[in-house]
Amino acid sequence: MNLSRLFSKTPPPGPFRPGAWRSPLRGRWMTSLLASVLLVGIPFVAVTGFLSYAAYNPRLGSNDLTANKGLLGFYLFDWPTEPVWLYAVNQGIHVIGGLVLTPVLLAKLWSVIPKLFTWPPVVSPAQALERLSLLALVGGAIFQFVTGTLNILYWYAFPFSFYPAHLYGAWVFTAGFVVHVAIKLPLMRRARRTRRLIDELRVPLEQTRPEERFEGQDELVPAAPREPTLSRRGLLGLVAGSSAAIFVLTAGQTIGGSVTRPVALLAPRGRVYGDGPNDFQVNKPAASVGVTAEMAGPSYRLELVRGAGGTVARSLSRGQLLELPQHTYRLPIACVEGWSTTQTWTGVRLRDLAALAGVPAGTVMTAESLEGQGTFATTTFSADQVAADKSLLALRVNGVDLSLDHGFPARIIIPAGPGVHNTKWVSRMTFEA
Ligand SMILES: Nc1nc2c(c(=O)[nH]1)N[C@H]1C(S)=C(S)[C@@H](COP(=O)(O)O)O[C@H]1N2
Ligand SMILES: [Mo]
Repeated sequence: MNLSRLFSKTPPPGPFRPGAWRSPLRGRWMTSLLASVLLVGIPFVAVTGFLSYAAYNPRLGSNDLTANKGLLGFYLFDWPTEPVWLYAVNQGIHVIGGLVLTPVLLAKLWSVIPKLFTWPPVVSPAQALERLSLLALVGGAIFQFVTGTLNILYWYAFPFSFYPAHLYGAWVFTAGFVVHVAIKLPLMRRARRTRRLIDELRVPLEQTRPEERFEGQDELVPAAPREPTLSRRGLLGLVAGSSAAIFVLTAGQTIGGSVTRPVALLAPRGRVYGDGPNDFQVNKPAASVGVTAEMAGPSYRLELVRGAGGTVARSLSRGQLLELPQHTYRLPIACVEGWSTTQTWTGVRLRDLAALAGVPAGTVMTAESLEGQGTFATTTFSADQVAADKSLLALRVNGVDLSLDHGFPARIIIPAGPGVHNTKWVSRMTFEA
């Protein structure tokens, strides 16, 4: 294409032509109605997302491998250990909220698509800046929704690591979102007042007409509208119905229960279970990370180490662990992907193990797994987490020994924390002395 065309007043053919977009349903009112839903919903998804990052204890040990996170972690704090369902609820809101808002986001993008093709593309430096901020907003939104959804599907179709990418993307999207809301809020409120939702829901297809041009300059209302094939209430019903369907098909993974869990058909995890009392979700089976029954057999020892690179203070067999005081709590495993499962765990308190290693209860601790080098094989816990009553090295679940897939001989269960910190097949604990 000849570059000078970019500056010509005549638009190229296709979607840039005036009149190329002809849906009679587009207009400021429809766009601002969809925007209001996102304005309420997206902050919930964003805030729970940033909280989820804090829950990972990114300031400790090698928990956080995000390069150059710099100022992005300015707000981090010690994640609490009560109430025990904290992370399950946080992550349920984040993941289910994001999925449920997806149809609304798509409808909103559809409603403003003519603006993507305005001609000429750049008229002034100020307008160029505004379009650039929209790139952060729209690009950021699409990036966050797509990577988040692919991540819970374990479909790593992208050539980068999910965790830092979703974190950087969150800040780009948030910046774009805040600027956009600040600029558009007054316009949105005026446009919302041009119609009433309750009236609009009574208008059938035959009486569906394009919106009035809002304040005389509504580029969303087509100059030559097509006949409607869908009423406004039909479009809103489609969006609301899609969101409701996604909610019903996923919420059960967080809420659980014998009725809701089986209908969580869109929640990809949770259909490969174990046997009897060990019959609940397995994230990564032992075989998939190279942990064998032999490694977990009679030769197994748990090493308690005082100080990084320090000496082994104690080395305990599973039999010796079972002789220590045992405690039982009902606690959830709450995965970052949004699913959770609450079980009854029995084992040794982490703070009793700290005492055996000869350190105070409130000591930062790093756990390692028989798994060796895996991403989830090493986790560092805060002093509060080690000291908490309900923080266990679990040996049994629901009254029986752990299955190999659930972390036999011993696994960590931390109250209120993310599932990924419930390290399975624990072979060494190093307490910072
Ligand atoms: N060693 C090890 N521990 C691990 C994992 C792992 O892959 N390796 N997965 C973690 C994740 S992401 C979750 S959600 C929980 C799941 O525990 P479960 O498989 O018993 O349900 O274990 C955690 N502990
Ligand atoms: Mo997880």
